[in-house]
Amino acid sequence: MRAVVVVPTYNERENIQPFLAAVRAAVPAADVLVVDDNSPDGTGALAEQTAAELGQVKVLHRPGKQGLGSAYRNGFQVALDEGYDVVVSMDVDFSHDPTAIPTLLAAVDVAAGTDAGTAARAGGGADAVIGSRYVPGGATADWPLHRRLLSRWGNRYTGLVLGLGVRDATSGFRAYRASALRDIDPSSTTAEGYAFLTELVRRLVVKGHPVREVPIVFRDREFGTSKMSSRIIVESMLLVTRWGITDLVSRRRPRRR
Ligand SMILES: Nc1nc2c(ncn2[C@@H]2O[C@H](COP(=O)(O)OP(=O)(O)O)[C@@H](O)[C@H]2O)c(=O)[nH]1
Ligand SMILES: [Mg+2]
Repeated sequence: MRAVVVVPTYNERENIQPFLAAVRAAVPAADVLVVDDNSPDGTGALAEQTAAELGQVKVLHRPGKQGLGSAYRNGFQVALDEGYDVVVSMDVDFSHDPTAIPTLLAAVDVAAGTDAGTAARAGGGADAVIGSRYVPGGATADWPLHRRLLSRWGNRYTGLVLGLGVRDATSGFRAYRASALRDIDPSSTTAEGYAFLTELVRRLVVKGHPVREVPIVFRDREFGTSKMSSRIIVESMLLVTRWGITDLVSRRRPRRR
C-alpha cells in the first residue's frame, strides 16, 4: 500500500521540521507532500531543506495564500496523478498527532482482492477514515472555549441539516482510499475554507462510499497562529445550509450508513 501524507502549510516555520520528522518516525514508508502558499515566514524554504535531509518529501510551492480548500484540491490531484493507494490529510501544527497515522491507515487497509463494501461490512477497510473528535474516546484537549463551541455546534448543525451519519465532518485528519477520492473528483469542489472537508464527506456518502470514524484527541497548537477567519466560518454555514436545501428540494437525502 503506497501512502502519501498531504499537508497544507502557511506560516508554520516552527512546526514544519518537527512535523516532517514525526511523520517519518510514525510511518517510515509514507511519502509526504507539503503544499505551501509562499509563506512569508519562509516555511517553504525550510520544508525544502528538510526534504533534502529526509528524502520522500516533496514540496508544492504555490504563488500566494489561496485557502485550505484550494491547497487540498491541488495536493490531492498531485497525489492521485502520482498513483498512490491511500491519501492522508492533516494539519502541520501537531493538533493531529502523527503517531495516530498508522491507526487511520489500518482502517482503510484491505486485503488484495476484497472490495471495499465487503471489507467494511466485515469490520475491515473503509473508503475513508476520519480522525474524529466527537465519537466516544475522541476529544478536543485545551482548545479555547469559542473554538470548541464553534466546532461542536457547527458539526451538530451539519448533522441535522445534511444527515451524513458522521459526527465530525470538519476534521482535517483523514485517510482516503485513492480510488474513492478519484471517484468524487476533489478538483471539482468549490469551498475555500474548512467547508471543503464537509464537501468531500458529503460526496463520499452520496456515492455510497463507506466512511468510518476513529477517535482522536485534538490538541491546540503550541506554535504559530490559526488561519481560521470569520469569512470561512460564514462560508461553511452558508454552504451547509445550501446543500441541505438542495437535498430537501431534490428529496434525495444522502444515504445513511
Ligand atoms: N497552503 C495553505 N495552507 C493553509 C492555508 N490556511 C491554512 N493552512 C494550513 O492548514 C492547516 C490548518 O490550518 P489552521 O490554521 O491550523 O486551522 P485551525 O486548525 O482550524 O485553527 C495548517 O497546517 C495551516 O498551516 C492556506 O491558505 N494555504
Ligand atoms: Mg490547526
